[in-house]
Amino acid sequence: NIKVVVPENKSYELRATAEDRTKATSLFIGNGQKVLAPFLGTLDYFAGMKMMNGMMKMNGDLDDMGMAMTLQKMDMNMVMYPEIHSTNYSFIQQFQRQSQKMNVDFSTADTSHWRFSKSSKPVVLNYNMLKAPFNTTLPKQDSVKTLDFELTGNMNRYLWTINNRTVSESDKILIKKGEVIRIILRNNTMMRHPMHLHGHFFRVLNDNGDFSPLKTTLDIMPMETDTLEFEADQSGDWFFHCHILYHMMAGMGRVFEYADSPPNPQVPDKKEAYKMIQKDDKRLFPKAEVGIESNGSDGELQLSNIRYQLNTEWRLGFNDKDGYESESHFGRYIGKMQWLMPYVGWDFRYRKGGHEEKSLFGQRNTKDKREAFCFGVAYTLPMLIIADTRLDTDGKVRVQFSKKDMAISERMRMNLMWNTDKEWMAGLRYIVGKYVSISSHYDSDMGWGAGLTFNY
Ligand SMILES: [Cu+2]
Repeated sequence: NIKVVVPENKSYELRATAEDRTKATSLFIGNGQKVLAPFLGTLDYFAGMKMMNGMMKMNGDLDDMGMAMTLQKMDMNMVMYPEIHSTNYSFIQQFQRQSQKMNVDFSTADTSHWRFSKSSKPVVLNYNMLKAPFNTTLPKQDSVKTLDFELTGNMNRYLWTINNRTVSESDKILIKKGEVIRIILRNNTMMRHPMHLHGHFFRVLNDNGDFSPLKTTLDIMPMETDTLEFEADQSGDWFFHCHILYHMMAGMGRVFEYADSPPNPQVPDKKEAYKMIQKDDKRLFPKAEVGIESNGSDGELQLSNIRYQLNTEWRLGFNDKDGYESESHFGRYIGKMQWLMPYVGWDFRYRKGGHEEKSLFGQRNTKDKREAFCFGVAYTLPMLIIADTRLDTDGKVRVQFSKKDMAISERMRMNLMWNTDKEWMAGLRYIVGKYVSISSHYDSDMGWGAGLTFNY
């Protein structure tokens, strides 16, 4: 909340600007000559992403290089998205368009504050500036329960967790009335997370000591460590979660449960209610890519959740000579970054008049018809190249490298694949709409083809 005094004979602009600086909304307070608020420059959106990539270790941990960051004292927004230009032309244009549309005349407006001068840099607020109007120290307690919560996850498979566990993968945290719960929160991801607790105010420990502020949400920046504490003075179950709801539904949360709680008439079936919360991060995500081209059809169906993946790939020619083949895998992603996926699978292949094939390892195959089970590991290399090594029940070994959906331009994507059976594939697709692309690819078995690729 902010408190404003209505100015005399002037109309001051109060403006809220979106974090990405592309849009803003204004309110004018008072009557008289309009005084415009300063505007914020345009941002370099990718500077921070590049920097963070440099700070990320192979295991996905962020290296803060010895800086103990907390309470947003270091403005990570300024670091991650530095201003590339102090004049925000798109903003000025937007402002002019809006004022024309709304028939407001700004020709007599006072624009002397429009640009920040060197001496009037914007003040960025942080949690260390907050001071409670009264002493917030919690009553002395016999027992303090300290919890270490490391916020974890990765963007690649959209996994968001606490201590690499989702809500459904972890137990409720049992607390007792009268206890002090202290949470040491560390953000080991590349995103900020507004962590929210239901039913309680927590203290955010800062330099104001006894007057540390009370909050219900703490927005924690990458690499920061913050300490929160609250008195357990309720009953029942309470949710602590990231308030970016996509993250919450992916599993970034925990449930606190008070021991010996009386039944809550508002939640008649507590077990069922808890199941509903757990359901969110257990969701199955279907994915499909189906190519129909002049040399046949190839494609992939995939069903996955946060840890497991089932997928089927196929290459179907238009006749027996071109052949038909399909390969299915069921695997589990291992580790926080999920680079590694061991899997089991099965293959089917049929091709009439099959000629002898010899792999790079000297293993031969002459059969027209082949069915085999296999097991293997897929490992995601830098640049998201998948290295896939497998052994099948015929004793054949295959190593395959593939890279999907390489962005060549805004709408052009490239797929590449090569393996030790001397099979390879190169494809391009031009994205026409959300579900359709015009595509062309060369396959060492099926040759050239062009057509359409549908994806979901
Ligand atoms: Cu989040």
